[in-house]
Amino acid sequence: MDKECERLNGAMDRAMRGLRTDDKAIIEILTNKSDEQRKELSAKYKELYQEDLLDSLERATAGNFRKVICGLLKSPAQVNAGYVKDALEGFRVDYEALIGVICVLNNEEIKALKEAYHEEFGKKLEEHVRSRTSGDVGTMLVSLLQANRSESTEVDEGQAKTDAQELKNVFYATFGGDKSVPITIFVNRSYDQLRATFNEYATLTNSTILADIESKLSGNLAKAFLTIGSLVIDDVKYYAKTLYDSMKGLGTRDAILMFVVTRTYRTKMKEIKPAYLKEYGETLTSWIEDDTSGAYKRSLLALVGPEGGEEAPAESTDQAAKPETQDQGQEQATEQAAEAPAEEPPAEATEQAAE
Ligand SMILES: [Ca+2]
Repeated sequence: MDKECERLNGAMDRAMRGLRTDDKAIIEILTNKSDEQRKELSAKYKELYQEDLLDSLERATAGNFRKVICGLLKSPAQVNAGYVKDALEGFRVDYEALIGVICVLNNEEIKALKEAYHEEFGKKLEEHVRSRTSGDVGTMLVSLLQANRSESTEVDEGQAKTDAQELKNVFYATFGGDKSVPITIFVNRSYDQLRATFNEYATLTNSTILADIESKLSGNLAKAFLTIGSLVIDDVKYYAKTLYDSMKGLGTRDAILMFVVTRTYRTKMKEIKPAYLKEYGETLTSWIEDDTSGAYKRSLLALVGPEGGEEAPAESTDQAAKPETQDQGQEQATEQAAEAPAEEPPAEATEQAAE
């Protein structure tokens, strides 16, 4: 880890001296680690350089690359808080991003988000959301922030029938019914309960909940219902579609792309990649290649990891064949030997440098 800290310090030092940051080293070191290992690395860095690694990285990087890479040193709640703040504070509220974050979090994550938000930005998230949003979707987002979703593991079939009927009544109302009951159902029921409700709904209507939300509702409220509904039915498919939607057409919805990648790379990404290929006929990594660029692109690809199947071996062999630090190690050792001879005779380094 000492060596990695040195490499990181060297990589960031370049930026301070007006050179191009060695983003490859930064990406390689930070993405190939668990959260626990990154914590150890930060502690080691502080010990060696008396500087906060996150602060240093924030100074040395910029733009979306900074968001991705610095996010690796933050808690998921802090990362989520950043996306929510960006969504709320733009010229116009970015409902898509706001819904994409708040609607996918569980109770515990919501509570952590609210704490992190207050800590980082000195504001109460519920108040901020209430002041910036309006209408039914605003009500729904504020309700979600109460973190009151049932955590019961039991499914109440009677309740599922009642709820399905209530949803049908509102969705099929000729003049658009009062949405408060559907909001309560989507916000407060457990996922298992919602799954049972959606099955009842299909029986009642000969349609599906997702198809009806799409055809009978519109706007941001529909988006919020669709997000929760899709997640309940098949979360892997939901994330694959969200990634696809963030890149399809002109431009890229970077906030959503980054949020989903950083939310899922630890666990779900292994399932998302094949699901993406199956659903869209092309790989997620090829889409990221085409839609993003530079260090930002490389950091996303490093987190997403190689695709399964034929493509993986070529890439990984390539990487394995590359001697990780031969040149750099030598260079740094020489530098060290020249710069710091005082207290600690850097025996090893001198030896290396002499070779
Ligand atoms: Ca695009």
